[in-house]
Amino acid sequence: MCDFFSDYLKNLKEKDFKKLTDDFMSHYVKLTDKTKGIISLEKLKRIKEAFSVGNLQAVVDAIQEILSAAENAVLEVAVIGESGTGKSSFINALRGLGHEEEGAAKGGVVETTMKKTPYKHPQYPNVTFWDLPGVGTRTFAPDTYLEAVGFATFDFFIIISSSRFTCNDALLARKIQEAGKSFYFVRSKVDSDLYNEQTAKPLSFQRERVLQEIQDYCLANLCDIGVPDPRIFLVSNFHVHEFDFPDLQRTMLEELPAHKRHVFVLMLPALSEASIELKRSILKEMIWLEALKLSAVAFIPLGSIFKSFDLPEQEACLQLYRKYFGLDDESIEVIAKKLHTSVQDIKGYLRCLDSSALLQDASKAAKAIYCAAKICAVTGGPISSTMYFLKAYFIRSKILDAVAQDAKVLLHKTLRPPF
Ligand SMILES: Nc1nc2c(ncn2[C@@H]2O[C@H](COP(=O)(O)OP(=O)(O)OP(=O)(O)O)[C@@H](O)[C@H]2O)c(=O)[nH]1
Ligand SMILES: [Mg+2]
Repeated sequence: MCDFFSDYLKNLKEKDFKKLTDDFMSHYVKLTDKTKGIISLEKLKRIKEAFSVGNLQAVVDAIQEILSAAENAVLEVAVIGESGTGKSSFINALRGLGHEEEGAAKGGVVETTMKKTPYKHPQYPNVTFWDLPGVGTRTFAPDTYLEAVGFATFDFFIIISSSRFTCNDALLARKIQEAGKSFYFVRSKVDSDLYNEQTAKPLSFQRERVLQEIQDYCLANLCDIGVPDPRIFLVSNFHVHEFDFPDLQRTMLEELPAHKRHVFVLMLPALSEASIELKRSILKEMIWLEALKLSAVAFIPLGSIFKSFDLPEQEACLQLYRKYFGLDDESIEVIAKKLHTSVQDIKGYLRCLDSSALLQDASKAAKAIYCAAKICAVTGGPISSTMYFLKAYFIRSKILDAVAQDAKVLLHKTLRPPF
């Protein structure tokens, strides 16, 4: 990464725009191979063209638009299906909330959700899950269901089914498809299915075979009603790190419009190593784009002066990343309660909390200074400007890696034994 910026600044100085464009593209592809990235194809083309003719102002403008769109994006997710299939429980699971926690969607053994209810994410108010009443209940007839819930406003649908594939499931899938929206078919409560099968047939029970049967059954039914290439995920709302839950998160992320991926990733609870890595990748991309923008500004006459990235900014950055990965003080309290242990005990596992060690690591700062000096020797550019953005870039990356690593450590402490 350090080499990328050295080469990049060198290319800028030498006005080698072809090399600049190639380096940018190949680095971007590598950086986003897990997430597809927050830059749409159209914007990527715009940046590439601006680089190739050396129009740095256009590059800066395009990156700024991308960062702002990502930060302000709004996500509206509809969760639908028959009554009792686990819609409210699924919303809680996706928001990382226990069913009895404050703000959780109410679930129950009797018909519970009687009207369309929005659940804003407790920490990310730009994300709303719509808990929709069961289709086929007295208040919502199947024929008019989608119109009644106002389907046009949703980014995507999640159809939840918990046992047999019903004609209401088929109707919903077909109607959503006709409306040109995408949906994911979630087969919930597979933990109960496994338990029931094991209890009923203890001698012949095979976990993988039961799961495969459920998968094949859903696939056959969706194909039968003409859904091409249906996306089916087997989940348990009580064991979210297992089955297809992590895979569902990754698929939803990849299929969102680029500018919505950032807001989606922020709200993902750190349920698995995979979701932690998705978060880390998108945040890395944001840090990289910010640094790229600042470095381009340094080469524009009268480009703006960079803000420093000193201890207060570093502390703020650490707090923000802790929140993103569910390691803020409030979340730690919840985890401690769940594990019947003390907050101090949990904090003992977290390396990122030793902020003085983390933020004042001399080797990283020295690396940034060395790198800036090397670049300035080549470019003759203003040393303070290059210093600022490189320092910010290195320290942010370091904080991000430390917090993501801690999130993984904590995840392994909280995982329940598999079914
Ligand atoms: N074993 C198991 N039970 C689940 C799962 N998801 C939900 N449940 C239970 O199923 C029942 C119904 O869950 P809800 O989340 O209230 O279902 P709903 O679809 O929101 O129901 P309505 O609001 O009535 O439409 C509750 O008793 C949940 O605890 C799951 O994945 N596994
Ligand atoms: Mg409900």
